[in-house]
Amino acid sequence: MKLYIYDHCPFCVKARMIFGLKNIPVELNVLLSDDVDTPTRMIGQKMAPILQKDDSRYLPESLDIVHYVDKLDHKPLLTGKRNPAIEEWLRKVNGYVNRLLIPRFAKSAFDEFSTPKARAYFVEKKEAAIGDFAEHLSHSAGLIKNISDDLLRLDKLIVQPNALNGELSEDDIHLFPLLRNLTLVAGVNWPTRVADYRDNMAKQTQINLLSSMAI
Ligand SMILES: N[C@@H](CCC(=O)N[C@@H](CS)C(=O)NCC(=O)O)C(=O)O
Repeated sequence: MKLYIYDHCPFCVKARMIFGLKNIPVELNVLLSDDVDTPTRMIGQKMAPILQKDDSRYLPESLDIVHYVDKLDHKPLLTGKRNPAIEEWLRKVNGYVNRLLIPRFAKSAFDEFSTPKARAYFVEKKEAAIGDFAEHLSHSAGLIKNISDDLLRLDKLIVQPNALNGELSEDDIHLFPLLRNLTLVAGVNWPTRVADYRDNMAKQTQINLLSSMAI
């Protein structure tokens, strides 16, 4: 199977996670950020992730990909119960975290930005959506304080380092991509349990963290 992704994209990380967790091989293809034609030809719109299944058909939508791959061997892994407190935590944090993350994505060495045009496409589209990146970056200190405080609250919700709620569930699929992307932000305080969970999930899912490029 082939998975078409952007490296920075949290939905793409969700799709990648299930392959790593189940140790199923997949060929990763990073789309250029300004390549409209390739995804449109595959699924009728510019959106990632896209799975190309073994029968060559395309499957979009991260959660559809996760559930499709999880059930392939009739031994699903994501059988644990969800915790409404995690959904609530994610809803709150997702309300502001893009102001920390998106300006940093735009500066980073992701393959989707490997041409100047691809990077410029992302900057133009995202500044139109969330506002001036320099302005957001100037508020980094306050946003980093907010996320560090929220991570302290998250620390109390983590049951085990290898499964957020004690047994793997869809909550893990929603939480880990955000934690992975937060490793791009220098100066965040990581409480012990959250850091252990982040590192353990990176190993289990076979997905790199971004700490080495933190800004
Ligand atoms: N509901 C979709 C959302 C995927 C999504 O929003 N992907 C973004 C990247 S993070 C995208 O492809 N945006 C179009 C673009 O970058 O132009 C899913 O869960 O897969």
